[in-house]
Amino acid sequence: MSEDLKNKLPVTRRGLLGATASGAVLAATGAGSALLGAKPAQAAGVNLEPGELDEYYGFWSSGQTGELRILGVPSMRELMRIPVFNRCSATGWGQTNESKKILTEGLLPETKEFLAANGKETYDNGDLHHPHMSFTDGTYDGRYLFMNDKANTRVARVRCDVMKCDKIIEIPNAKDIHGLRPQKFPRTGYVFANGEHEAPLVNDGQILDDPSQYVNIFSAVDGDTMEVAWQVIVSGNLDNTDCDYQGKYAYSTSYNSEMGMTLAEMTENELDHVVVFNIAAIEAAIEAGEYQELNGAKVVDGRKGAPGKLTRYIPIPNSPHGINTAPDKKHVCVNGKLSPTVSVIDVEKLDALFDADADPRSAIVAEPQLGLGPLHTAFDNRGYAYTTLFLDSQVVKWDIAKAIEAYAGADVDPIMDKVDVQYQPGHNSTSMGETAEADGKWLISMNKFSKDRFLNVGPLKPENEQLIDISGDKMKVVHDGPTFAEPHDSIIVHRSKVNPASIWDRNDPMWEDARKQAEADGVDLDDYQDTIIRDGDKVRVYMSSQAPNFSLEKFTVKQGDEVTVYVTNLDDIDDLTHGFCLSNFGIAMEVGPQATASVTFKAERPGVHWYYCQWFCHALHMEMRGRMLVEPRSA
Ligand code: RUQ
Ligand code: CUA
Repeated sequence: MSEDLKNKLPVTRRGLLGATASGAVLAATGAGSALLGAKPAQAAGVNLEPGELDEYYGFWSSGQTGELRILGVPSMRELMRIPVFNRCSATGWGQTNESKKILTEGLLPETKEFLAANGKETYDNGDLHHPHMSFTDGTYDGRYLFMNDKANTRVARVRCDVMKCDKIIEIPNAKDIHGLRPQKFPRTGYVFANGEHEAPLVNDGQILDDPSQYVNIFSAVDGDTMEVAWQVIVSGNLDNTDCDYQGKYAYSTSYNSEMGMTLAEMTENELDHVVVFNIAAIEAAIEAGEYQELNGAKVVDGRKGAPGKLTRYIPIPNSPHGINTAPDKKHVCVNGKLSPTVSVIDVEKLDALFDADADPRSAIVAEPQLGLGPLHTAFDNRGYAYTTLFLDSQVVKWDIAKAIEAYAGADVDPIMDKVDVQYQPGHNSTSMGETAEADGKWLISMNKFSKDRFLNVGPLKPENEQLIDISGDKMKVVHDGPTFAEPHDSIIVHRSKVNPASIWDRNDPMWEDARKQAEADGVDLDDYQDTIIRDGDKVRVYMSSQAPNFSLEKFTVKQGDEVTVYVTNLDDIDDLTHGFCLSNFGIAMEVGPQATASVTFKAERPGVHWYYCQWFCHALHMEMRGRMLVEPRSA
């Protein structure tokens, strides 16, 4: 590098890695955070002192693990795992009556039948790609997190007050929910969900290997009631989705406009498309009764060439993937994947597509060439966009305004910086970057491969999420974070937006059924309980726990009884969780402070069986145990 050029660069890479590293990084992060700025120089700026709290909550998907994770950002410390579509040995998710209700009540009737034929009550797996928080007026409101299950076509909701899943619904008619975004304005409102894979609209086996009759389905779920509000039939498949800050449009990418079934067919066209959904027009069509009712959902036709103003199709270069609305409330970045370009849509130009049947490409205001394999774009508050380049293994920082000038013919280069990431990034996210309150401090690059970045743990490697400081002119990778399969996406939410409780409210709806049953049995769930109710061969055992005791030191049932154990944690102290683990019955559940949890099983094992508290709660935690005595059938 010439001396001349060196002097023009604000900070050289060598300089950052050299002796001046901590100073330079600290200067760069200084604007970022009072929390970090006050600290002595530390290499990465992300090593919080023991006891120091992070400035941001990170909400992470876990892909095929099926859970939601909470990390602290920028420390990247994993704080919690929230079971959603998966099973959890620690908390009893999938075993307790409370979680089973959530896991089963939203299933379609045909699914329940199918699962019963396979000896199951619900699906055991999930593929959770996209967690997003509810919005009010263009920014996070801390009420809910919504997420998709690609594996079994479901949408779930997590309550942010207790950080537990409270609703899961299976989406009818669609196949494999992938892209998911909550409505930004005026509020959520709708949760938009893409069906990714094409299938016959009525998928009962009458149509099989005839792709010409396959369709795809876009769904709007009501985020308050968790019911499908409406669905739109589209042409081509659907990949990712997002919506505007005006409450007028949602839009989805389609990588298979060809409706091909083989790789060659799917990637044949030079241009695929973005489908734009006109929310008011769809609502009006539903209101006017212009829909068909299918499996309980109101379905309108928004296929290419369908009459009306429900949808428009904007041609986009080959196989677009991520779609992201910028915090300027105006620009939408569509990431080309097989094309090295990102297409920028101006949302203000979308009206003309519907009202004046303008050329759909007239909504495109820039299409910069950024590098190979653009997948997702995140934003700061200074007009810059950050796009992951899967094939180049880089993140590229570019200037949206300059890209627009270049598209209009100006001789400007919108690319500001590129940084190597290890390796092959998919999603990325910036602090508050998918809201109008983007703050331009941190970027996470979620990399699909870690290869040599960590100690070798065998053929299956962790992935690598890298934290990048974006507060300065140059991006700076400051942390490697290994994670288990397979975080697709994350959001970084300022901690001022989220305020979870430390202790459950005794009246929480989570154990409403238990409360009703207790009332019917004359048991006060809010008080000390040691009641056993026999009702034919059904036995209900009510016990409370207060460290280090279960109220019942023992209880007796008969072999073959259907036993329900209700455990209420009467401790109301921060971080005092009890458990109930019944050994050799395969039963364990978490009972948080002031919570009630219940589990039902057949006591088909005569003998003495210990139950114990499996969450460390007290110096005498080991002693927190009791016996279930099961009288043999013959006795
Ligand atoms: S996707 S790597 Cu399932 Cu969000 Cu883009
Ligand atoms: Cu109660 Cu451990």
